[in-house]
Amino acid sequence: MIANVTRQTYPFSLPDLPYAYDALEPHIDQKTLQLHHRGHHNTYVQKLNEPLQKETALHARTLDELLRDVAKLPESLRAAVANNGGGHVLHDFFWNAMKPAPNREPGGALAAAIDREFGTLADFRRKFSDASAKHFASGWVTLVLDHGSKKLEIVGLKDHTVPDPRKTTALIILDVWEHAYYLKYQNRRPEFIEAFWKVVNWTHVEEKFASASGAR
Ligand code: MN3
Repeated sequence: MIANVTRQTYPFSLPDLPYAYDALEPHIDQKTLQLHHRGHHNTYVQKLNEPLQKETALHARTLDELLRDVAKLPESLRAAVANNGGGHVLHDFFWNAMKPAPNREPGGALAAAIDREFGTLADFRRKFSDASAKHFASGWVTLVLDHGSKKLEIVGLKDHTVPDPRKTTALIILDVWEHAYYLKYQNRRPEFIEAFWKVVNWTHVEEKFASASGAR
């Protein structure tokens, strides 16, 4: 997962959103976005810093390095780094993968790849929405470019599992934890998913796709 914060080192910090808290209204409401960013996301950042405070030998490592080698960390740190570091990376990617409406449809090589894998853009959206609606319990749904098969795939992520950047490049991501939508949409997750499509930042997706395609 390539997100801006993967380059951060201890102490980790919460970046500002790339838009105002009310910028995604009415699709993503201001109160939910504020709580989600300043509350939930910030808590992951603080809970990532706490157990690392005394681990000075790890302070030079980037978040990407910590997550890649999480299995080699002391056992007492593994869960905290995986869960909170994962939460930090996934939320940062999520904020940057959205933009204020109106949006447009994807174009160029990305649109061609979507058509090739899924039939049409509408077919892709239906499959991604379906996976998001059905994802059980807390987690994320993402569209990735698989480096091995060179194909686009829709992948469900449990809790805050970060896709391995050595194997895939994440292009789109949707938070389906209840905290992402419950204030406005309550149990109507499919309505939240429909709202998400109104604010997808296709420019961001196209850039991620172009750099991943060019690098292979
Ligand atoms: Mn969240």
